[in-house]
Amino acid sequence: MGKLTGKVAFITGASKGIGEGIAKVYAKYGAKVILAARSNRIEEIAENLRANGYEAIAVRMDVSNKGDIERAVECGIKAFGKIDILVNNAGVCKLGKFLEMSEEDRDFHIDVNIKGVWNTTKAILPYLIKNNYGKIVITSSVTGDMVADPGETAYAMTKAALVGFTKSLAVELAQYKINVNAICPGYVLTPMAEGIAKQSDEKSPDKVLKGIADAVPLKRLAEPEEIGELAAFLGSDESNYITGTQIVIDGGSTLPETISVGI
Ligand code: NJP
Repeated sequence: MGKLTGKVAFITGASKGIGEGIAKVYAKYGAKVILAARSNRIEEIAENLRANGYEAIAVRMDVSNKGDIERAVECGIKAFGKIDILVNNAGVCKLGKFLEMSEEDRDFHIDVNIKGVWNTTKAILPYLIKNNYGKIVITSSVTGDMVADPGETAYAMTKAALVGFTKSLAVELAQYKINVNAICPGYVLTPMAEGIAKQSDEKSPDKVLKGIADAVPLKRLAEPEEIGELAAFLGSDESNYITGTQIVIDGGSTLPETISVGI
C-alpha cells in the first residue's frame, strides 16, 4: 500500500516539468491521477502510466478558461467518482523589465498563475467539502515571497500572491479537514528553467544554468520528482497536521547572506 492508495488527485500543469514529476510520484504511491494541461503530451504521459499498471487519465484544459476547467473536472469525476487532492501546479514565467512590460504580459501571469489557481480551486472545492477531507497543494516559489532577480516583477508578484491565498484558504477550510499548503521550490530542471536561461542569455543558456547550480549550496538544480516527493507528502495523511504553510525546497539557494563574507 502506498501513502496515496485510494486517493484521487487532480494535477494541473502535468504535461511536463514539475507537474509531470508530481503525477509520476503520485501514481507510484497509489493515487489515481487526473493529468490536466493544454498540450496533448498529457495523453502520452497518462498512457505510459497506465501501461505501467497505474490509473491515470488526461484532461485537456487551459487554467485561464473557466469553461475548460469545469469540463475537465467533470471528466475527472466521471472517471474516478471523486477528487481528494488538488495540485495547483500550472504556471508561467516570462522575464521582462518592469518599464517595458506590456499589460498583456502582466495579465498573462495573473490569468494563469493567480486566476488559474483561484478558478481551479473553486471548481474542485465542492468535491473536497463533500468528502469532509481534502488536500490542496499549490506550487508557489521562493521567487516573490523570499527572493527575486531583475525581470521577474510579474512572476514574483503572482507567486507571492499564492502564499497569501494559501494561508487564508487554509484557515477557511480547516473546518472541513481540508489542508492547504504551498511548495516553494528554488530552481528545478524543467522546460521553464531552460526557457528562463534562454531568455537570460540566448547564446549560452547552459552557462546560465551552470551559474544557477554553482550558486546553490547543494550545487545543482532540483529534479521534478524531488518536488513530487514533497507534493506527495503534502497530499498524504502524513501531513494531516500541516496547513497554511509554505515549504521551501531549494537545495539551500535562499540561505547565503552574502557572496563575499565567510571563511
Ligand atoms: O514549468 P514548465 P515548471 N493552462 O513550463 C502548464 C513553478 N516553479 O514545471 O498547457 C494549463 O516546464 C504547462 O502545460 P501546457 C512554476 O511557477 C518552477 O518548471 O501543456 N496548463 C506545463 O504542464 C509553475 O507554477 C520552478 O503547456 C498550463 C506546466 O504548466 C510550476 O512550478 C521554480 C497553462 C509548466 O511546465 C511548474 O513549473 C519555482 C495554462 N494556461 C516554481 N500554462 C522551476 N522550474 O525552476 C502553462 O520556484 N501550463
